[in-house]
Amino acid sequence: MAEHAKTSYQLPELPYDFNALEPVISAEIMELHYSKHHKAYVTNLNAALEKYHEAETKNDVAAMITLQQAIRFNGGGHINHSIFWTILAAPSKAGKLDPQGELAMMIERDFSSFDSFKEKLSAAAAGVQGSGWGWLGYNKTLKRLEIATSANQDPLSAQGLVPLLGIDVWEHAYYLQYKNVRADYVKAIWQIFHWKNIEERLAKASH
Ligand code: MN3
Repeated sequence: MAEHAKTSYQLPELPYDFNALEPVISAEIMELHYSKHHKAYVTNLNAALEKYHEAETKNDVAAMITLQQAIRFNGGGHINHSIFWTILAAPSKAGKLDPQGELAMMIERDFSSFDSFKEKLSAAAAGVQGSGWGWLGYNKTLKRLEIATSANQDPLSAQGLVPLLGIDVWEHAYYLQYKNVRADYVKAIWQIFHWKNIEERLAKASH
């Protein structure tokens, strides 16, 4: 029987200070979101994987199936938040407010204009029922950009798309600052997209 390497995921370093995204996202939200929510996904993912490996060693397939939900939820939470922190940047460091290069060209081709893209992604994210994510993804088969949403912490890769940009629309991402008005949070977040990071994700996915 194969030995399983001990799996231990780590909370990635936040690439800026908690207050860096103000006034769009408050330091209080960032601290809780990163230090409590993301950390819990990492802790619970590692715990679930450890139990999964134990079950695998015992050939207990029923226990393995039972653990899949916890792995999906916490693993998705870890993947999604690791993307989220890096596609955001301080307003002064976010660079240009519009995407450049290949990403800009593909947005124009696939959504007819940047404004139309912005409107469609904002509407999709604001319209997620309950907790979830709004996404810009890259479809490797059709070689085009697609807007999508996912429920809970389901990663976009489960829909066959490479995530380029994700908007966390769980209440924990905005409620302390925007209360129940998710649409205001979604509107404001466009000021802090780190387009260079998103352009690099496209380059990696498409070449
Ligand atoms: Mn979150």
